[in-house]
Formats: sequence, structure tokens, C-alpha cells
Amino acid sequence: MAEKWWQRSVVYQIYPRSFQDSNGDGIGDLPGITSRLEYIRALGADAIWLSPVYKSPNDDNGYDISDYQDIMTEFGTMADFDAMLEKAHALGLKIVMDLVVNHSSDEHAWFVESRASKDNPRRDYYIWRAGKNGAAPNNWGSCFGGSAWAYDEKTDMYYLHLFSKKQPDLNWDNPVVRDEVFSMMDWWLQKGIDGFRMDVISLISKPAGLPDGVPGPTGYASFELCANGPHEHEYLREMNRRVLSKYDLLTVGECAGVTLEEAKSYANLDGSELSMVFQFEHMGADFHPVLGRYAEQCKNLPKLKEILSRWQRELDGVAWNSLYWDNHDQPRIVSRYGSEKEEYRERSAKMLATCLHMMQGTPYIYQGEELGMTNYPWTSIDQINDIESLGNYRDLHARGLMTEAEGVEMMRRRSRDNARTPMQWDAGENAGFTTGTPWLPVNPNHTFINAAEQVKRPDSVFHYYQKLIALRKELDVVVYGHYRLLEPEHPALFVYTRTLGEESLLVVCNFSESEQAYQIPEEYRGAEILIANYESPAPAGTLRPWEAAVYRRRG
Ligand code: ISL
Ligand code: CA
Repeated sequence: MAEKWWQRSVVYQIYPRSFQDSNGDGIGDLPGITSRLEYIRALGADAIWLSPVYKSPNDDNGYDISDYQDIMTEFGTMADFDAMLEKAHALGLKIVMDLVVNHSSDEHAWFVESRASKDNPRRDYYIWRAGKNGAAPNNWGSCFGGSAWAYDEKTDMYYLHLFSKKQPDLNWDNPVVRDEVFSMMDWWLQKGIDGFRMDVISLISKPAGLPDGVPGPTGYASFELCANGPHEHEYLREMNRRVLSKYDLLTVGECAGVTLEEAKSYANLDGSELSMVFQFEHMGADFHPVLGRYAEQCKNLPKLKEILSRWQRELDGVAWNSLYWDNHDQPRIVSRYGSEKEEYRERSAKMLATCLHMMQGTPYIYQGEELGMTNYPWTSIDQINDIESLGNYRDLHARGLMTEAEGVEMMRRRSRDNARTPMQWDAGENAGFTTGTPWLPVNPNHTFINAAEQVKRPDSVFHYYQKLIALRKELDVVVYGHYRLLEPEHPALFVYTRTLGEESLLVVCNFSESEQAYQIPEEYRGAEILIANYESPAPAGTLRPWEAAVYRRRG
């Protein structure tokens, strides 16, 4: 099969609100992004995924869109967007836009009409049902807490919202909705953008009859029961046929609830649906087995390895993987699987990067990950802006399942705001993000974790990422090599090989701060070391704290 450009690419994700402010209002914006494109180019990334920049009342920071063909006021104008796109292309950077079409904002003109009356021509753009015994039509819960149904007095009916009340779900079973979405997508593609990251695209086809589901700890059934619904692949194939196939794009579906088997359709190499998906299985590897994502972290390296290895093995030659540790919804990976301790932070950040970037698939780097940025030391619930962790905290608190102190602890570990504190550009006031008051606080560690310092220092995390990206460009074995896990049960070491013809790599990662006894397989002893996070090779039979090394063997 001919290589696709996105198979050798590395994507850099920007969360525009937190990346770079240009006018001192404390909110990142498009001119700010434009001014930092050279930095992303210098890192070596090939494409940028831009979290939503469309017109939005910001109930969920841009994931609630009120006009798909206009720009959020705080972020600038369409002219600012065009200038950014033009400069990105001139630098050789592709632009992948977020596409949020499972739902719109309740302030979108479609929804304003839809809720106006039962016989409005746009009524069926959304999902309306009558209540059941004076309550919601079924027991589905919103991802952000509470019921997934909102009552609307005007017509005495409920509308479905798998996310916030201000994010009503679009009715994809209505062919007119699909026409509208597809023509909007085409409008952006005509502008010259290079792809879409499709927000919760796995949820667009709801189960027939909208039946009750099994209730979870808060009494509601998880929104994930809408994943991979009856017409999911049919609608994506229609989108592909009518829109995507006319261009050469990177498309990545954010697929909450996707299984490996489903991914083989979504991301099939035959190109009939999408280029790849974001799966969530590995993100759940440290969730509490019973109490789930908001309870204490339960790290389990063998489980993490089993999940990632299964995806590596099973998609090889059939579909394409995406590779990620971080994004705007996840806590920072250094705080999660690495170490925040001064003496280990950078070493662990490089180890985590090595482990991910040497796998098969397209790696994604979330802004600041290339610096080893960490979670924020929240001290109060009032500091939190994130609608998801707040909504779930409120549910758990109201049911007596989480005290306020535990809530703060949970926020430190899990809130999406950990990823959303401003990008740390330099050691100066507000980390060079803004001259005003930042919309979320700047992490106090920006005085020693920042881009200016790392770009200057050759052994920084930034330069390490740069090297990993360069290796993917140079070596086919990094792009296409077959994957094999070694030491599956080892509680602290993640070891795997990649093999392509005569060439093979051994990737060795120590996920702990203690020394680990480990003999590398004989065939790799004395082999060339491609990249490592210690200056000297490991003493025979041992791996040092957070050590990572990649050995290369030919023939
Ligand atoms: O990752 C999750 C929680 O941290 C999942 O529960 C869930 O799939 C995710 O929240 C869905 O994310 C996407 O859609 C949301 C938006 O808030 C997120 O920022 C976006 O990435 C609704 O549009
Ligand atoms: Ca601004």
C-alpha cells in the first residue's frame, strides 16, 4: 500500500485558549498561535490539531459551537484564521481542525429553531422525546454529571444532551442534518485545511428506541452506551464518499467506547472511513476497577502494556493507530506515570516519550508535553473551570461519595484543567502567555519548566522530542516495524521490539524510580544505541531510575 503522509507524521495539538495571548485579555488567540508556528516547526511536528476555534458561548470552551463557519470572538476573526493557515502552510505545517458535530451549542440557529415549536422544519435536527411518568425519557447520564435529558417547557418535551445542557445532540438519523454537516465540512476543506479531528464521533448513531442502560454509581447509565451505534459506520462511509475521499486528509475520530474490533472498521487501511481513531482503553488502565476514573489512581503497568500491545499487534497491517498520552481532556502524563520530583522529572518525561514514540502509529504531542509540563497544585474547588470534573464532583459530593478535601485531591489528579493551564513559554510573569490576567492560573513551576530555557539547552525534554520525531522521519522500522512485547508481567519495565525485514529495534523503559535488574536479550548487546535518556550506557544487567534506551540491530 502506498504510504500516506500522516503515517510518518507527528501531530502537535494546540488548545487555543491556553496557547498564546496576543492582546492582553488573558485568553489565547489566533494571532498568538500564528506568532508561535516557528516553534512547532522547530520541534519537527508536521501537522497541528487545533482544538475548536469556532463561534461559541464557551459553556465547554469551544466544544459547544453556535456557528460552524465563524470564529470565536475572543480568538480573532476569519482573516486571522486565514493568515494563520497561510503561514502554517508556508512553513510546511498542515492544519487539522476539530469537528464537533455529535452536538452543537443550544445557541446555534438550528437549535433555536428546533426548540421553537414541534412543527418547526428544524425540529428533527435534534433528539426530542416526551417524558416518562413526569421524568426523563430514559436513565442515560450526561458525561458531565446529571441526566442526559433537559426538559424544555415551551413544547413540554425533553432533548438529549450526552454532554452539557448547552450541547444538544444532533440527530444524525435525519438525512438533512448529514447534508448540512457535510457541506459545512466541504466549505472548510475548500479553504485548504488538511483534515479533521472528529469529536466523540463514535456517539453519533444512537441505539434504536433509546432504551434504558445499566445504571452506574451515580444512578445513571453511561453515555458510552451510545458508542458504535447501529448506523455509525454507514454514516462515516457516507461522509467519506461524499466529502473526505475528495481530498488527501488526516482524519482522526475521537472514539469514546471504541473496541479493537470496531477500530478495524473506523481506521481501516482501505480508507473507507477515517485515517485513525483515538481509543481510550489505555487511558483507563489506571482507573479504580470499581469506582472508576474519579477515585484514587490505580497504576498497573502490566495492564497498560497489555492494552497498548494488543492495539499494536491487532491493528498491524489492518488499520492505523494513533499514539497519545496527553490531550486537553487528560491530566499531564509526567504527573500520571512519571515523576514530578526535580531529580527525575525530565528523565521520566523522556522515558514516557520514548515508550510512545517508538510504537507503530501517528504520535500526538499535546502543547507543553514536549517540555514535561505537570499537573497544577490546585488548592480549592473554586479554582476549577472544567465543566466535566466539576459536574462529576458535584454528583459524587451530593451523594456523600466524595468530601470537599477529596474533591481537591481528585482535581489535582484528574481535572481536565491540569492540561489547560497556560503554555509555559518563559520564566517571566505569566510565563510569557499573556501580559494580562490569564483565564486559568499559570503553574508556578514555569520559572524552571519553560520553552525558552529548554530550546537553549541541548539535553532538554524539548530536544529529546525533536530527536524522536527525526527518527520517525529517517527510519522505516519506526513507522512500519512489527511490534512484539517482552516481559509482559514485569511490574516496572516496558520492553518491546519492532522488526522490519533485517532491521530491528529494542525499546527498554523503566517506569519506576528504582533500579531494576534486567539483562537485555543477547542479540542486542553491543548494538547501536539510537536514543537514550542517560548520557552513558546502562551498566550490564541493570536499568537506572526512569531509564529509557532504544537499541538498533541490522541483519
Ligand atoms: O476523556 C473523557 C473524559 O476526560 C471522556 O469521558 C469523553 O470521551 C470526553 O470528555 C469527550 O471529549 C470530547 O467531547 C467533549 C469535550 O468536552 C471534550 O473536550 C472533547 O475532547 C464534548 O464535546
Ligand atoms: Ca487574547
